[in-house]
Amino acid sequence: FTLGVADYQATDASLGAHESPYWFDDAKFGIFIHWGLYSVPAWSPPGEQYAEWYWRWMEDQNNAVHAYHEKTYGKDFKYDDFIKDFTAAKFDPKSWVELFQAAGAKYYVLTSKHHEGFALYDSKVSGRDSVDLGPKRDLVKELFDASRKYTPGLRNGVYFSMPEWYNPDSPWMGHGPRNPYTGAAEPYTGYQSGRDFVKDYQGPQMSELVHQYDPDVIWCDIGGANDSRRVLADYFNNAKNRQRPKDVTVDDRCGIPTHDFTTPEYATYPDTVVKKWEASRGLDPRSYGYNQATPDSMYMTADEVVHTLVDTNSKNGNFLLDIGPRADGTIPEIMQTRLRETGDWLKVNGESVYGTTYWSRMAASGPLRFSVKQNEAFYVTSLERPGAQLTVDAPVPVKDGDRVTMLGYPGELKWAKKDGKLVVDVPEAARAAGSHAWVFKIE
Ligand code: FUL
Repeated sequence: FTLGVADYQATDASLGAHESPYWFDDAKFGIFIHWGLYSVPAWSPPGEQYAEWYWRWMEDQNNAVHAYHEKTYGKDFKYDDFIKDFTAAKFDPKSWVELFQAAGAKYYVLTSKHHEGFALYDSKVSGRDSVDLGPKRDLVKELFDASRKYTPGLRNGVYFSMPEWYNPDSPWMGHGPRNPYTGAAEPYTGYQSGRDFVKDYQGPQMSELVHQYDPDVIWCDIGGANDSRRVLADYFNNAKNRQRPKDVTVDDRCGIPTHDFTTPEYATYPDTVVKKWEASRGLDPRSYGYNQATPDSMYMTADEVVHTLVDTNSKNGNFLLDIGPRADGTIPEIMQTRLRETGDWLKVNGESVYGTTYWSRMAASGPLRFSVKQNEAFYVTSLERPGAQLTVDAPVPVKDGDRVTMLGYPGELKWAKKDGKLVVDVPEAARAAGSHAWVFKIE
């Protein structure tokens, strides 16, 4: 007889039994994409605030974006006047997914709808979407299709903002509803048409994502009022019906207590956290959406990207690195360069990242980070260029007869145990062979 897999129920007890799948834990590295109407003005004081919050800043008399907006576009230019310039005219989904693959990413998460409420997919419950307006294209579908066709194995995720700014129905984080066209404050009275924001709009719109696109990741944002228990039970069951029970995953911002992983933002945890987590940040110093005011010199360096990935991995986290495409669908050069540099490092050193687990003894010792492939190998990664000898002051599981090598450098390295520390001789040629982070493998 076969053991059936019970359906998930819309209860905390049932949803709480769901966990992030193995592929998600093994993947380690994903690409976050913030793309929307805010990609048209793409402006904020660099390094200070999220450029994807343009609408919010623009409405605030005291914010630099307010003055910038009036100067650049004029007083009467409404946020939705940006729709006509959100063209996606050069959006080439194949080149996007190939870039993500070249970066060594195993999944990506696209903003299907940010706080501005403009959906990048064919939403039947909203008229404010990229199929009805602007590009007249289903951008989520095009990206998912390209991924499934050209980069099979790359997992497909969607970000979804639970509340919406200035939607007359949405009680957004205490700011109160505002009419998106006049900017006037409006009382929260439910939809003019009698629709309820959560039951008739947000919930059904999330369900559209589940059933029209079959995502591997749903990355809710903000939480608040929601119908997430129902939507997520359906999401998990939908995946189960595709013969892949438990194969999908969801973050901790859907407004309910249960989740598969937590999501520190422009931040990390100080040490290992055993429940799965995922750190995210932009390549930009303080923005997920594209900020044209940010000079290239302020972007993360390849060193910083690799170090963040390795450090996060050593503590059981995934790293979701964000890019902000332009309104025409092109990806700024500096972002492409950083992604390719990361991919080049991963091509050589990826075995110390993908499919590894954190070391239960400790995550770090000075500039060193650890990762483990059970019964196979133990990795020590130095975030600094090592000297002639690498000293590992940690109880690493190395024993007589073990081989020590450096990834990307041929041949074995001499090692010894001194005063309980592992000391590895690192020839100059090995030091010179590496960049960003040097990975030593013990097997
Ligand atoms: C936050 C949002 O407000 C930011 O704009 C961004 O999307 C980040 C990932 O989540 O809560």
